[in-house]
Order: sequence, then C-alpha cells, then structure tokens
Amino acid sequence: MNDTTAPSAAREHTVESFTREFLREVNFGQGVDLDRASTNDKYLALARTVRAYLTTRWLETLRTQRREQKKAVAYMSAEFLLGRQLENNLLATDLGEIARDSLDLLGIDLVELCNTEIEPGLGNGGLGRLAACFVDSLATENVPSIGYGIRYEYGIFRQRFEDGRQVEEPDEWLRLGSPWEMPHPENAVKVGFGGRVEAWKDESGRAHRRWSPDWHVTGVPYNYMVPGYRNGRVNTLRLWSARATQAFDLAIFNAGDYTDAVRAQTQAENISKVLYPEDSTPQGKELRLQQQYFFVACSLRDFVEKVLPEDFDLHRLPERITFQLNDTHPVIAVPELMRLLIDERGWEWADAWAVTQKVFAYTCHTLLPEALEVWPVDLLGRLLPRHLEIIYRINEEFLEQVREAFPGDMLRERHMSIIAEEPVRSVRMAYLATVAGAKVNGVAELHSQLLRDKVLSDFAEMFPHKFTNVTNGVTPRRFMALSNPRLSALITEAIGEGWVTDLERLRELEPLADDAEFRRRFREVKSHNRARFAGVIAERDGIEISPDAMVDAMVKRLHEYKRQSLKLLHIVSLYERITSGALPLADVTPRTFVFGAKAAPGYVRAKETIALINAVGRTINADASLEGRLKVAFPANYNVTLAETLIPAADLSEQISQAGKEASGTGNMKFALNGALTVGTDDGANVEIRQLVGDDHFFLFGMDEPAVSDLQASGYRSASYYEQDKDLRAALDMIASGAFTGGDRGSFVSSITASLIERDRFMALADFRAYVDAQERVEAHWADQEAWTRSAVLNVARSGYFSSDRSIRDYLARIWNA
Ligand code: 26V
Repeated sequence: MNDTTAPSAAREHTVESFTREFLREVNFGQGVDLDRASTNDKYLALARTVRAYLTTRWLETLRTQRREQKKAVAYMSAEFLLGRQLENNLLATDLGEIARDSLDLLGIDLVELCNTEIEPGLGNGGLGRLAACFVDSLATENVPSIGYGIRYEYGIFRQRFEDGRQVEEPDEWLRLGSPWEMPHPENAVKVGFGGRVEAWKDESGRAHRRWSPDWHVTGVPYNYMVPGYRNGRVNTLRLWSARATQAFDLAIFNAGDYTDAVRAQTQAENISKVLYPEDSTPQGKELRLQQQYFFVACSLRDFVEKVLPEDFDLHRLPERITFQLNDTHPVIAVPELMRLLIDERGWEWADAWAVTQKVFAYTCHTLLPEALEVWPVDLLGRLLPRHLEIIYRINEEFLEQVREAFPGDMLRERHMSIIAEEPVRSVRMAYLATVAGAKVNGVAELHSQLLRDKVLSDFAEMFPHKFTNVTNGVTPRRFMALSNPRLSALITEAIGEGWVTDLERLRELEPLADDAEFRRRFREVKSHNRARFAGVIAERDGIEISPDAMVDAMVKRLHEYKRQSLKLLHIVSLYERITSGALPLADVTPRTFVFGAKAAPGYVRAKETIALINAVGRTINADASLEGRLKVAFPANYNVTLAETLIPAADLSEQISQAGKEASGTGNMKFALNGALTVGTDDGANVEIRQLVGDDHFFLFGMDEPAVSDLQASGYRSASYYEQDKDLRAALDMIASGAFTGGDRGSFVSSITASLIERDRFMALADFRAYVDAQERVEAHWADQEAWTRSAVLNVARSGYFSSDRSIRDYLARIWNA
C-alpha cells in the first residue's frame, strides 16, 4: 500500500483528539461558536467527526479493492431502509465511549444528539430493511461489495392519525442536511429515455441497432459509507439522484423558452423525488419504471466504467461481479446490459447473452400473484423501445428452448412466456429474471419450496439447478447490540464477546435458561426495556401503558394477508367476554397490544383497518371497568427508530399471516433474538424459528399451507365460521353494532365486518378459534414467569441462525461463488 495517498486524519482517537476534531467541525464545518451552536449544529459536527474517522478506513478499503481486483457483489435494490446512522457508526467504529466522554466534558448529551437524527426511510418494509441488514453483513463478513439504489428526496411517508385515520405527510428527511452522504457530481452518468430505434450497417455490412432516446436525465452518485463491525472494512452504498442534463437545459434556455426549460428540469428531477409507498400491488406507473431504469442504468455504467479498470475485457465480467437483483425492481438491468454489450460495444447476441446469464441472480420476495411486477408492453416500448426489442428476442429464444424441451406442449409455452397476453400485453419481470439469472432464490425454506412447486414450477422443472433458498437474517449489530444494550451486556457477561459477529455462539446461553439467577437478571432487562418503551411512547404519542403488563406486539405493513384483523378479533373477543360477564376480570392477563403499521395510501381496506384498530383502542383504553388490564397502543409512524425501542421490550411477537403468504418475515427474527416468544402460523421463516427454538417455546396455531390450499379448493365459506362460533359472532357483532364508533354502524365498520363474514380472502375466521386457543396457552405460560423466562432465554440462545451474516455466507456459498 502506498502511504503517501493515505489521508492525514487521525488513525486512532483519544478523548482529547476527538474533542479537538469535534470542536473544529463545530467552528469550521458549521461556522458557529460552541456556545452559539444549536443541537443540530452539534449533531452535524459529531457526525462529521465520526465520518472523517470512517473515511480513512473507507479509502483504505477502496485502495485494497483496486489492488486486489477480487470478485465482488453488487446488491441492486430500489430500497435501503437504513435507519439512523450515527449510533450505528459509533458502534461499528467503537468510538461510542470516547465520544460520550468527550461530549460529557463539554456538557453535551450524546443521546440527545443521536436523537436529533432523522432516519433515512428509503424503503417500505421488509424488503428495504433486508437490503440494509445485508450491506451491514457484507461489510462485516469482509465481502468486497457495493450497494446500488436510489437517493429518494422523500422516503416512506410520515404517518399521522387524525380522528384515528391515517394521514400521510411527506418525509423531509434531508430538511436539516445529511452529514453521511458524499455527492460526486463529477461522476455523473447520463441516462436516456423514449425515442426510436434505428437499423444501420457498418462498413463490413453487419447489421446493428441504434437507440436514439429523445430525452435524458443525469444521475449524480451519492456515496454512503457502510462500516463492518470493528474490522476496518468500510464498503460503499451508492445512491443515485436525478438531475436535468446540462445540454438539455442550455438548448432550451438558448431557444428562449425559459418556462419549458424549467418544466423539463422538474420532470427530470422528479425521478428520484419520492419512494413509492405501495409494497404489494405494483401500480404500473410510468414514473416507477423510470426510477427503476434510471438507477439500474446508472449503476451498470458506473460499475463497468468506474469500478472496473479502464481496459477491462468484459468477456471476463462473470469473474468479477454478481449483480444480485433484490426482487424484480432492478430486472430491467438485464436488457440494459445486453444493450451495452451489443449496441455500444458491438458484441454478437450469443456472446452478450452468455455473459448476461452468468452475472445476474434474482431474489424473489413474495408469493402473492398480484405482487408480481408486470409492465405493459405499450408503456415499456414507449419509454425503453430498444429494451423491449431485446426482451422480445430473449423471449423468442427462450420459447424455442421450451419447445425443444417439451415438444407439442403449447399450453406450457403460453404459461412460460415472458410476455403475458392477458389482460394487456405485458412483460412478466419475474420470468425475465428467472430466465436471465444464474440463480433464483426464495427467502425462507417454505417460500423457496412454494416458488419451486407453485409460482415458478414450470421454470423449476426446466432449470432445476437455478433454484435455491437463502433464508433471510437480520443484523445483530443494530437489532441487538445497539438497540438492546442491557441484554447485550448480560450476554457478554455470560459468554464473553464475539457473539455479535458469530451469532451461533448464543447457543452457549442454553444452560443458563435453567439458572434462576440468570433468569432473574434476564427479566430485569426486559422490565427495564418495557419501561423505556413506555417512556418513549408516552412522550412521542401521549400513550400511557403499564410497564409491567405483557407487551404483545404486531408491527409490520398493514396488509390483509398479514391479518391484523385476526389480532383485532382476538382483542375484541376478550373485551366482549369481559363486558358480557363471561370472563372475570381477575382472569385477564394484563397486556398491552402494540400495533405499528403503515397502509399504502391507496389501499382502502388497509386504511379502514387502521381506523378500526384505533377505534377499538380508544374504547378499551377509556373503559375504567377494565382497571387498566388491557391497553391498545398504536403509536403513529412506526419506523426503524421506533422498532429499536419496541423490539427489546416485547414479550410476545405476533406472526399470524395466512400460511403460504408471508415469504419470510424478518421482524419475527428480531423479536426472537430479543427474547420474545412467537405466536405464529406455519408460514415463512416462522417454520424455521419454531424448528430451532422448539415447540414448547413457540405458540403454533392455525392451518398450514396445504390445509389452506385444500380449503380454498373445496370452497371456503367464511359465513359458516361466523354462524358456528359464538365468540367469533359476538365479536363481529359487537364491532358491527357501532360499539367502538360511537354508535356509528356505517362506513368502515360495516365494510370490514361484511367483507370478513362474506369473503374473508385470507381466512381469518377459519383460524380464529385456533388463534384464541393459542392465546390461552400464551396466558397459561405467562402465568408461570419462571417457565416463560426460560422459554425466552431459549429463544435467544437458539436464534443465532437468523443473523444476516449467516444469510450472506449462504449467498456466497450458493450463489455468488457458484
Ligand atoms: C413491490 C412494490 C411494487 C411497486 C411499488 C413499490 C414496491 C415496493 C416493494 C414491493 C415488493 C414488496 C415485497 C416485500 O417487501 N416482500 C417482503 O420481503 C421481506 C424480505 O425478504 C420478507 O421478509 C417479507 O415476508 C416479504 O413480504
């Protein structure tokens, strides 16, 4: 290594040197005196001090990467739901104590500064948070890698409740500036849209195609540093921001049409303006496709022209990179790479296709048919005409292969076509990804199985070698070390350091489940965390809860398949039985039912469910006859930051989706790792959690996937459950009577109850009785706090498998080195 290129920033910090750097940032970075500095000034100065320290390691990492030229991974994702950066970066660099001591001496509260950071919420939910966990683990596992995505100016909307109903507000996360990003306008990339494709011939008479786009956008890269946990590696996350192209501006300005120029600029910059808040029903919006192509085109060009050495022979691309496609959102990269190789570099189709098929791999994150992305051919052809041609050709050759493999099977050909004919001619992005990708993976064992057997069965038959599983994981840095310092200290005291990067070592806690003193201390930690959570929601939302009641948490996007309504039916049924005298108050376990959920702004049923949860909550919380035994807490705007105080406080984790619908879930893992017990269906990664923690420490209920399929096939009639189960009927009738809506039986009350009784798409009524029974098992277990704590400790001890470090090692073994 060449030391003369190393930056001069201090390699290690003492409290003195840290204080000096911090004060320098206050004065020269923010341009204020310390005694005049606002909290935000101090936050920014602190962040920049940490950033400078990280930058040294980052440049070292880049230098090493350029020198060694090892195979790398590019994780391409439309979402990275990072959460706050400052605390995480203090943890990764081990600067936390020095920073605290330094600020103490200056009379500044570190925690207050950390809390001023607005989290970058550049994702919807599980898929985006998984991408953030993965970049953390890639760095910690020392994998040369880069994350590519979009720098949305507005992340996931901020949720407020008005009269119990969700109201969305723009998320201005950049309002006070972000100290973590480093823009590089000099590395901007130009991306085309629209226009025509022309044929031309070269001197030798060879035919070519040329795309002449009719408008362009500039992509400006913003780099974020992603530190590994105390290992000196700092990887890059590169997010693209859209700008109007200069040439375009000048041309129009010079033509004198100022207004048009400004309008064009706005149109260009709209591309990275806002994250689409739908996370299960693709809306087929043109702007969304523009976003996808924009970030993918920028990223491919960046990788080929900036990351790889100048004279690199692209025939060897597969030796240097796997582009991991996070769902179908970046799949337009497939025809884009083909176009780069064929149109811009003059390659033959066959050579380009051979390379393309080796460098992409596709991760599927859903099972819902309506969530599989398709793009109408009309729209795609208008925006990306050359890409559509390429997709057609890929499809032609693929269908030829299908005909060879299954002669005469016309039906199969139609089923497998990348182009769907009905209801409108469209490109099936998951099929394109499966045909082009070297590997296709699901995100939990059950999910991968269902992909092979159902969603993509024809493809699995044709390309069995492509299909594999990588069960999701979560980063123990953010979701244990950072968010649950007391549990972390207790674990470290018991089994020593090292578990944070080697999570299977939690197994060593198993014997301590039988140690009464350890259990007492474990309970003490939970109890402290519950009080901390109670304090946070009291201040943040004005919600009062008892710190001693069981914390029963259901936090995830609001979706019918996730069945928040089933949880609600349980709550209402408890309340109905208490108020009707069937259930003595003394027999009711004190519980706080915590909900956290955003609904897609256009998803009417989901928004109605939020309104109903809030209505039920208001009634129950105000009913003095319950003596505070039951509470419903629905803090608005559930996000990564709130998750960090809720999850360590939780006793019970609700994972109650209809079996066969939740691809994996990752919240389920975070709760188990923090000592909550799960009440759950046999779905997603719940299956693996239960196998690992053991049936005695997991509350399984409800139909499994085959039972769901059978019932669906034999004709599900939800009304019969309503008719036959009197508790269920009483609960639904109570809602329908207007008991929670001040006597109002109209609007959302009748539409929700009617849809459950008459249709119940995800069979909540069929699972109601089993769910209530499971909840009774929960209460019986909770009544024996020693037994409960033992189960909780075993949940922690046996969940080490769910570290995203393990997921990354699985990707390495099954996909990236394959
Ligand atoms: C779809 C769309 C459609 C267009 C608008 C924006 C958008 C954003 C996301 C999605 C796909 C959502 C799929 C998803 O989030 N799946 C979740 O992935 C988690 C990580 O693998 C997994 O744990 C959850 O079970 C799965 O629902």
